[in-house]
Amino acid sequence: MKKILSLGVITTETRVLLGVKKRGFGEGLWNGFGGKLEEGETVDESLVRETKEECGVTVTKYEKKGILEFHYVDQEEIFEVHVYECTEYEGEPVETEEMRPEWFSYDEIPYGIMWADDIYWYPLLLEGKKFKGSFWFDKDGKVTKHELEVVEKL
Ligand code: 6OG
Repeated sequence: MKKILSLGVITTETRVLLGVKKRGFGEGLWNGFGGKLEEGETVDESLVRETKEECGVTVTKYEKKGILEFHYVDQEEIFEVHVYECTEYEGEPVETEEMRPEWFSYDEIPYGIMWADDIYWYPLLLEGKKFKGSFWFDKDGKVTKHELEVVEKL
C-alpha cells in the first residue's frame, strides 16, 4: 500500500529553512515541513496545513519539484512523498511542539543529521531541477539502493 505525504523546503536565494523534529518519526533529524494527508485533503493543502502547524508560517508560493518513493525494510507501506520548493510565505518561523526551525546556507545543510536520502536530491532541488526517485532503507535508516532521475515534468 502507498501512503502520500507532503514535504516542503522553504528557500531563499542563499538559505533553506529546516526544522529539527522534536518527537515521533524522524525525531532528532532536520527536515522540511509536511506530513500525511487528512481525509479529503489534497497534497498542496496538506503542505500548507502541516507547514503552519510545524513552524507557524503560511506558504503562499510553492511548486512541486519531486516525487520520491520510500521503501522501509520489514514494512509493507510505501511512502510517496511529494517534495515542494516554497519561495514565499507569510509570518515568522517559530518553534512549535513538533519542530524547531532554523535557517541554513546552501553550503551548510546538515546532511549528517538528516534522512539519508536528502543528500541525493537537495542539490537537485536547489539547482531548480525536477526529479523522481525511489529509495530503499535498512533498519538503521541507511540507503541500501536508490534510483533518481531528473525529469522535465512531474
Ligand atoms: P509526519 O509523520 O510528521 O510526516 N519523510 C521523509 N523525509 C525525508 N527527507 N526522507 C524520508 O526518508 C522521509 N520519510 C518521511 C514526509 C513525516 C514527514 O517526513 C517526511 C513528511 O513531510 C525516509 O506527519
